[in-house]
Amino acid sequence: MEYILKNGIVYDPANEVNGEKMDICFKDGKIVEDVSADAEVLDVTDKIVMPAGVDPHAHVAGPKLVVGRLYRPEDERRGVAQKTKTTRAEAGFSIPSCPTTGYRYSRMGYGTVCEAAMPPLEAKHTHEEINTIPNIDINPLPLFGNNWFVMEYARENRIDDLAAFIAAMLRVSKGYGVKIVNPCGSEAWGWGMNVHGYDDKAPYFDVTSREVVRALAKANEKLGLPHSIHIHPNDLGHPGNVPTTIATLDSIKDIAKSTKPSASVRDQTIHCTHLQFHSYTGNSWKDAASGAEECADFINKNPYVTCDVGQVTFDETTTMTADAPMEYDLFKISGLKWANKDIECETAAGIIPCIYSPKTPVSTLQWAIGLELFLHIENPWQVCLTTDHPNAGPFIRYPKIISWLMSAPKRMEMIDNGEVHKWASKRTGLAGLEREYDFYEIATISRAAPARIHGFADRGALTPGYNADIAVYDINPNDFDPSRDPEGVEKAFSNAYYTIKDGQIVVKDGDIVSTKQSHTIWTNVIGYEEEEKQIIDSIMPFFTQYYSVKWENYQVHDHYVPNPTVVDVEAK
Ligand code: MFN
Ligand code: ZN
Ligand code: ZN
Repeated sequence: MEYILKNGIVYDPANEVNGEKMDICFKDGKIVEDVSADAEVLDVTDKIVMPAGVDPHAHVAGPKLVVGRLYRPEDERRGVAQKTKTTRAEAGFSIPSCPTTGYRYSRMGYGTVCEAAMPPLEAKHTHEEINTIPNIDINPLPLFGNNWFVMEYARENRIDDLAAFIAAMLRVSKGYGVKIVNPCGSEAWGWGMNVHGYDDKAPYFDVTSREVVRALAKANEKLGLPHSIHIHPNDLGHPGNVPTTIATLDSIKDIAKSTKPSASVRDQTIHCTHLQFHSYTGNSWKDAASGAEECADFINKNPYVTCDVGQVTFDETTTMTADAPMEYDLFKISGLKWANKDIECETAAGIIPCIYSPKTPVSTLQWAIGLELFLHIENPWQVCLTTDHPNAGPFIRYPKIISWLMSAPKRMEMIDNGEVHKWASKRTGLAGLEREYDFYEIATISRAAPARIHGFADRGALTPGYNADIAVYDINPNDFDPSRDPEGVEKAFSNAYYTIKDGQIVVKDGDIVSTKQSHTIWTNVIGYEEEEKQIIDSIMPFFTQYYSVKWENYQVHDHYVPNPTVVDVEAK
């Protein structure tokens, strides 16, 4: 099928197209230069056209989602919708069902989502869930930062072995890249402890977080993976964590980016996720304040670093993270029902509801810090739109966040009319920030930058040959002032006029009109086969002794990934 999207106002930052009136053609699922006279015309006169959204960090599939859904029926009852001819029934607010997740991203014009924390031991189940999420492609990141083998290689500085291990684990788990969560901290949790500083050691392992992160960064660059290391640093959510955050980012300054073509799309060597949760000054919540400016300054000076924000949205949500000791800290503060899930020799996870209220001083501080990060980071290619779904709020709030970024008067009104607690102005500099994002910058932080940061060479831009993943929003930017109409922005970005996925129209006028099976994107390292075999042989006695499953059952077999997009990496 051939189509032409006619007369839209196009924002395509990767191709430096900033609000130009032009036609976009696509054929057989790909963007093309031209189509024949028989092409179907989709009239989008004076509407915004962008590449489909790319979410660089969310939790949408896997065992901790299942625990969340099971133990919070009160969440499942929010957001219920009857089935239609094309959709199954919808349920859930912060932890929607798998099909619901696909529909809701699709309605916002999104096409790709990174599942940010896959325990290799539970990768099979993660893939089972991915297979039931329609309309969005998903690249899952396996967890490496607390794996026993990784900690050993890091302690002994065995970078070649670590590279072979990463290659093998991406294959075994059908994963996309290297995720690190609270390095050494989840291992310490196995002993009822945590690490806080970057130079603390994991108990009994004689290895520090710094050594683990540096080793993983070196191995990542040695292989030339499309994405950089993707880190949730130590000491999340604790006042006074700024020095740990900066030390983490600073520590890989000397590690050069790979020169392999597979690593050429991205610019960064480290991606720091949910930076908002890592930007607190003070000694306790009594005297906590914003460290956003300091963190943003560091990013402004260091182009090898990118981040996403983890913006608080003022919702009752369900937090879930491989940082299990931090979730226990939240349990001690709030007393809400808490679940813990340890994943042997690999990681641990905690789950607890969190109520972010605009009347609560701490929630308001977190909200303001997130917005300050967006507004202080000068280069929109270094910062991405996320809520760390569902941790700081559900992803369906992205349109609301976009409206906050585009309207300084809206932010001021919230601060001045008492809608939010006075800590927003007393403990942060938000009230003094007048910057407003334009549509080009919004397109950057919500699609172009996340795609580049993940190293995707087939999406995030309207380049001929790329996937025809396109979003159209019903706003005429030449006749609309987002600063004065934040509600209009939120409405348009919540309900895409069209969402097109691989050339298929999946949303029209905010409704799901068709569904399609998602792709699972994983990285196939080529050239390390011999080393991979050797490393697996070498760990096998240990694996057999300590893991509760056999190696044969550990692997994600091909039939678990029926619709893969395999990214080949020539690592040698
Ligand atoms: C990431 O996974 C990920 O992370 C992230 O809630 C997550 O009550 C999961 O114990 C949090 N509150 C305080 O201490 C606040 C002080 C309070 C007080 O009680 O004293 N102060 C006031 O009320 C101020 C009033 C005066 C004034 O100055 O205005 C704590 C408490 C809390 C703190 C609770 N912490 C948790 C936050 C962290 C991480 C949430 C979620 C987190 C989830 N990823 O006029 C005048 O001046 C009067 C002054 C005022 C007065 O006294 O009235 C995974 O992958
Ligand atoms: Zn995290
Ligand atoms: Zn996360």
